[in-house]
Amino acid sequence: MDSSKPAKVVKDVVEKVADVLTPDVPGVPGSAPPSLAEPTTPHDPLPPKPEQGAPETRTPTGAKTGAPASAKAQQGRFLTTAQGARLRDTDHSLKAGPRGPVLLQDHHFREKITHFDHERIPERVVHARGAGAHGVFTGYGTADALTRAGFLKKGKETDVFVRFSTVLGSRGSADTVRDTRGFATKFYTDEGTFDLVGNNMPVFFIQDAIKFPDIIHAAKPHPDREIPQAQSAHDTFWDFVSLHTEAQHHTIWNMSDRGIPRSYRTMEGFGVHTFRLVNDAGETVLVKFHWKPKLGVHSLEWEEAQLLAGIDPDFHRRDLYDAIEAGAYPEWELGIQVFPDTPEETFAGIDLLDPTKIVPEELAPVQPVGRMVLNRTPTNFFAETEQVAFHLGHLPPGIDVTNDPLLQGRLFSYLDTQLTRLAGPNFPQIPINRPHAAVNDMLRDGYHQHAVHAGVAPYRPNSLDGGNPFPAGDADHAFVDVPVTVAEAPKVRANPASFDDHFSQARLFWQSMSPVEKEHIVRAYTFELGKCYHQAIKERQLQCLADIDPVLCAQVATGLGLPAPQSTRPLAEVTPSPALSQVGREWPADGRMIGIVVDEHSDLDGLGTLRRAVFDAGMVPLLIAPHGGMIGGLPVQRTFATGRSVEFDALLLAGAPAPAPDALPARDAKAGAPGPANVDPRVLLLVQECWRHAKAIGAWDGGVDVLRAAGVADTPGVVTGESASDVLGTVQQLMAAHRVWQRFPASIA
Ligand code: HDD
Repeated sequence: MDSSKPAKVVKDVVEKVADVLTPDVPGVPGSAPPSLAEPTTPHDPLPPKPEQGAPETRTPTGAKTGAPASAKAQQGRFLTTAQGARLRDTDHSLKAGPRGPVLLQDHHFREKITHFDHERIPERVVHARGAGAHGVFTGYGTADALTRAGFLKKGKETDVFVRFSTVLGSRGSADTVRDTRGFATKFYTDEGTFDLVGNNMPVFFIQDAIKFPDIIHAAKPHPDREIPQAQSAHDTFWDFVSLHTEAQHHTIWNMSDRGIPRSYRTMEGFGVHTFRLVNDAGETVLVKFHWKPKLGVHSLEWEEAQLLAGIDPDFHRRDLYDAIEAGAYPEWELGIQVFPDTPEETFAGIDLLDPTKIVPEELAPVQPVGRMVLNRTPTNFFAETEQVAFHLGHLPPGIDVTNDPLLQGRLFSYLDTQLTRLAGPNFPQIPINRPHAAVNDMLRDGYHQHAVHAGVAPYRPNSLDGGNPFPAGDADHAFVDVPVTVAEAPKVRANPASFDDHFSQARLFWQSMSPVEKEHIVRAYTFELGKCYHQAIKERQLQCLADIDPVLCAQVATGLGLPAPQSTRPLAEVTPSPALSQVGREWPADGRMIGIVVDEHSDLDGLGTLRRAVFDAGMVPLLIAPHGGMIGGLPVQRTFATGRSVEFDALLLAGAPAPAPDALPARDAKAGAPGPANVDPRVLLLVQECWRHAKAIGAWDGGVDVLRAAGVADTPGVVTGESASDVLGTVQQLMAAHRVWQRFPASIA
């Protein structure tokens, strides 16, 4: 897909977004709901979507191998048993008379219920809640000198499947909780599948994989009451991270705005570990992988995140699917930071094997090597998103691992976990996991074996199958383990001494934040520690904060009502990394949601022009009216009962709707007295929340009265004018910065 889409395409795209978000309205062309009657005339199944078959297998040069695709999920016109016998009734069990007991011989009943009883599989032990999408990766060819990996060659297109996730919550938990987000990409390359299993944060809580059960046991719900769900704001999490100080760097990322992304589309992704690239000449470099979102890195405000967890727990999943189905395809560039592969495996004094450390982009710029566009939602959530299985050992020729002890342990865990989760070693045969490269392994049998292997000699060497399969040589694109020298050393359970610095990079992160981001971090720590019951845990974490930065510590201590301890160690001299901050740059507002409040007195003729102008600016207008149906000849997308501020990135007020019959009476919070009685209280709430969350607000006509009633007129980022055209341009400019940052009090320098 071309990122420089002509304006017409952008307009079509946002109109489609609006359609996706518009409920069916009887009588409106193109939106008539389908007949409600049950269809009874037998006909063939709807045409299967392409992904209901297996992906075509291809040779390393891209030619089709002609291997058979898997059977379609549905065939024929009639309902059948799993064995294909046609059924005439699936609504009544076989009974001894209409009032009698059900007979054990009812094989259809038993098959139907048995299958249902086993529909659920174990959820992922971490990252259980997620959403996936298909897409295409296109190489730029800029990494050719560094790696032999074919999918990075110029113009080479490779299918991908990406699964985004939260870490802590169960499958049904809310999307917008404070947590790290998973960002796992499966590249179906011609040379074998490559899984880049990363997060939206570049560091991890632990330096050695053997501690993974410890951090996860601490962060998951308490074992006695199984609460809290999908939260780190509880005693066991803070008990662990305050004792285990190598977690402090990752923890401050979680407490920052990165822990509550606005959308999966506005997240960076990181491979975290250092990997090794090898080129055709066998030369190597060390690299860190980065995904850079086209729309920039943006976050929710904490109150928004909390409200959304109740109002729309599927917020991120919905946002991803709506955008793709409307054609507003999410995009990222893949980039690498490149370091010389020296025996020390350090860069600028930073240990590249320590996954709690970053290398600031100012020291090693991220160099783009390709672009990913997500352009297709899954056909079936379970078959694809739930059954997709990632593993760091899925590596194509040209990419190899390093000795990072976290990475080494992950190489064991991901394969192992699939054996339980997907019930056996044949999970690579599940359609979503099938490589698009030709497969000729000597693995046989096992639970759920789908392949019917021919031949008699799944061993090497053999003569009975003509010697097949044959080992590939260098010229045949074989994977070669880089022959890295392992230093002679005693077997020990120990870390290198360089892993002992747990605070300087947490301090680097803090020092790189803008005042408003610092304010958010302080509030996040204060909230989370405030939820702990044990005083000693709060005090111990305050000590860690003092060792990161005394200002941070003092602010959180004030919020907790505790004394701020002194630092116990010299504070590191750090050079801030501006690349870590999300504030201060401008980004495209493509696909952003603009709520437009209207009523019967609004300039309804001007509404159509306004919607068009918002479309033309690449954003999505949603009309919010006192009632559903139509207003001014346009479909209403949200009513005062169904709309809530957290859904919108900016608000336009084209009217001052009087309280509707279903509104609660407005009350002045202090006195319990009636509030501004002339405006619907839900509109006041909408405006006040948008204001509190630093969103741009524009108003004209009666809308200006709403601003006054809400007490937000003449404040930063609130724009008024004679007409819609007066205010829209300014609102759009404000949105490029994501929020009206000056509305937040910046008490921390
Ligand atoms: Fe992990 C899933 C990312 C450390 C063990 N991990 C999982 C997923 C992501 C990550 C994105 C979800 C994959 C999906 O969508 O199916 N994990 C990371 C990152 C880490 C990390 C970026 C550190 C840099 N993980 C890590 C360690 C271990 C695991 C140290 C174990 C020793 N992770 C797992 C797992 C999971 C998993 C238990 C659960 C489901 C799965 O693998 O397939 O094996």
